[in-house]
Amino acid sequence: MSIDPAKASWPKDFLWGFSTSAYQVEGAVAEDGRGPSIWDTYCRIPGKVANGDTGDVACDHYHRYAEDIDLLKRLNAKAYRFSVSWPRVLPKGKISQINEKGLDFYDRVIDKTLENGIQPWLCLYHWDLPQALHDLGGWANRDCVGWFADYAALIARRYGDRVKHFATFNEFCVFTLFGYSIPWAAPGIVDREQHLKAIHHVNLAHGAGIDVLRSLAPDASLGMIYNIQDVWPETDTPENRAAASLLDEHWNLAFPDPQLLGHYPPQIGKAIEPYMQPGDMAKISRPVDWLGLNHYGPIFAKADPKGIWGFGWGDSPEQDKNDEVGWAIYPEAFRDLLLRLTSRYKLPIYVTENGCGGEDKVDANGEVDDPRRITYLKLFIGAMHEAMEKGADVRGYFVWSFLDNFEWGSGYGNRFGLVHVDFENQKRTPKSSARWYAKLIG
Ligand code: IFM
Repeated sequence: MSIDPAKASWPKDFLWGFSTSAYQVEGAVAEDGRGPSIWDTYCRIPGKVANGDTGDVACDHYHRYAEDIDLLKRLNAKAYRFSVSWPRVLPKGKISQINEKGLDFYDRVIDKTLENGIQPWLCLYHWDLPQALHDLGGWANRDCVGWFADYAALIARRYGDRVKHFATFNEFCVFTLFGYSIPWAAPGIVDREQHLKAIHHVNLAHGAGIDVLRSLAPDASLGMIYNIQDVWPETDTPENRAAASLLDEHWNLAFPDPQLLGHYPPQIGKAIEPYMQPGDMAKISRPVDWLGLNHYGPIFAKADPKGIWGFGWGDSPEQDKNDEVGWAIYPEAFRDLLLRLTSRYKLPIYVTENGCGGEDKVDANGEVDDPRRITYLKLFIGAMHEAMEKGADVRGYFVWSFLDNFEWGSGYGNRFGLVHVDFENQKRTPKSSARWYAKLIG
């Protein structure tokens, strides 16, 4: 059992923050010139998102950002990680049509964040590709590397004077694997060749983005955000072990290894060969300053001969499940992972997401009590502390999430916020976990 984080001693400059992403909180999808994204389209395909939910309104953060950022200050946030909606600033995705009103919105968010003494951490891509670019082939079209570099240049020029931390992408493997092979996310395609191209082009886009940010925002600190989790076979059979090994390559290695070590993992590397051009690996593996880690718990793999990769999602052991969401809880795997990543990639680590979902409800006194989340956070933040004591180079922690929000395929049915949002009237109510976290980081 790891130490209670409240009793642990933390480095003075350890950075504590909160995370959100554009499509999950902003709403205002058809306002002030924003163009459609692939998630606007995907949400409208019957059966894709629980309850037919969409991000049309979400947390209405587009209009309520000022009060939200004031609330972040009251919760003692030192950093706020958010993403820019590419189609809000470039409605058609390309640099030829810039939406000034969209750019103004992020000026306001950044200025308000800084006024409150909170560091803005800006992520360029949290899954909401402009629909117009998808119509041209999206991530499966190699031209996306140039589209992304132009977008990164626009953002660096506009905000680089005030934003000192940029991430290129959030969770590369999720939007490529679930977007192109296992249809659980936009654009919902099932096509092995497009998936392989998307992996390679997104890696190239990351490298191009880093180069552009480096030259236009030279004093900024640059990184990217991976979700890395142990992949364990659901049961120990040769078939499930093979499935786990390939899923591990997709989930944990297909992006960090080329970006940070200059090579693909073996099975994916072989499959990607037809799409590699001379010099590509040097373009992908550009120097970065930090590694962002999103982590929730291990995943379980099983053989699935019907899946285009031969693997499928297994179930976690019953006794280890989080009672509401069904995700397994293994803080010790998080501790060990932080140590492994420190020695494998030799970069400072920021935990850019960690938290748990559930069905939090407002009680008769108008309060939201979520002891289950406090227990989860205590276990994981305690495990992170233990890893740091053993030598893991962890510099900061951002909880997921600031607000209950649009949880992709689960719609609004799975609440991850430390602040409850009543989606009928947009009322914000800090949960007991928000008070616990604010005290820890205050
Ligand atoms: O809500 C998501 C987030 O967008 C990416 N990481 C996992 C979170 C919880 O599922």
